Amino acid sequence: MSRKTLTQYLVEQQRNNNAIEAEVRLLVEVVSRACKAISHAVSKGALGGVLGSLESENVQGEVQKKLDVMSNEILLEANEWGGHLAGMASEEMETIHHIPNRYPKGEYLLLFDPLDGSSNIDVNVSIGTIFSVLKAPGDISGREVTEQDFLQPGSQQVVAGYAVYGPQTMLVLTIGNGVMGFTLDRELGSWVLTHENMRVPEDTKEFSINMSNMRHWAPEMRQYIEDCLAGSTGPLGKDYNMRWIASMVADVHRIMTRGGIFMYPWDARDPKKPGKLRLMYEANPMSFIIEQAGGMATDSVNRIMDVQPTELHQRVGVVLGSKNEVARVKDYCAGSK
Ligand code: AHM
Ligand code: MG
Repeated sequence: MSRKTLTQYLVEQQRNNNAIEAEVRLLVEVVSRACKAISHAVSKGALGGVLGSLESENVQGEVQKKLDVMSNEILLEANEWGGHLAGMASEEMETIHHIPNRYPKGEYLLLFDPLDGSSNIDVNVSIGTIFSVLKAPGDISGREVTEQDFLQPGSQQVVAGYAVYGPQTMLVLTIGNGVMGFTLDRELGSWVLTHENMRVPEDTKEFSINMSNMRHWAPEMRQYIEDCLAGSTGPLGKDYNMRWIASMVADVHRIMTRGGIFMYPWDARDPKKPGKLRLMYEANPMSFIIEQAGGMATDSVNRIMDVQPTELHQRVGVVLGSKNEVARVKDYCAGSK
């Protein structure tokens, strides 16, 4: 049986359902090609000289790994000449990237975390790329886009996806009508549809959180985790299991596959940073994917995709995954941060 490729899936969506515009389809193709190139670089590891850190820090004050910078460059170079984009923004760059004047411009905006899970690069644990596509607001012909054009709530996303570079390389994608998973066939060099209409189970007994931050959380969040730890004789009446990969892509991918709840909640460490994860590059695209798969995504109380961003690199608390468990955390946290 021959399986559908990403290209076939996208062309079908354009032709049969009008679910995607030609421009966006081509843009997704380019991003997915860049992810193949990143996957190739990642898989070479020490043989390709790609491991280790650089001297530089990114705008968030984090030391950049060689692969962070390489992946960022691969995505920028692949996407700037295609004519589909008005601009790009990346977790690794201080401000937006304009399309050079030598290339035509389109009306879409691409945002990405080029290599998520940086602390796992050198230890050969799954890492990934996360991306989100927005449409520039209003008429942008004859002017350069500004940061302001990017500050749209996640509910405006046209496409979101992630690539996970693990034992297999996979691309998980939503264009707003369900979630499709493609596996990279390295011999053919194509993305093959292997996971059709991915769904997140509504209930779970598995939670994912960095417990070492417990002392910094809001008391309601601490209480929820304490109740999970109490097991079947505690108030939640279930024996929970815990998993924390420390790569959001890999933790979310597990949840997309077998359910679970992923949390990087608000914490009290830095009043300027309400959580570690970034709204525009991590929380919004993952929320779009999780919601499209029947799950739920909140900042512990409010829907992430309703947050009106005020800054490009804004942080947000994240609680997402199996619907009924995320709703439970929302009940615990109602009235807190
Ligand atoms: P990064 O984009 O710099 O890699 O940071 C984001 C990552 C997420 O993938 C992951 O969920 C989290 O940071 C892990 O954080 P911690 O190291 O605090 O457990
Ligand atoms: Mg990240």
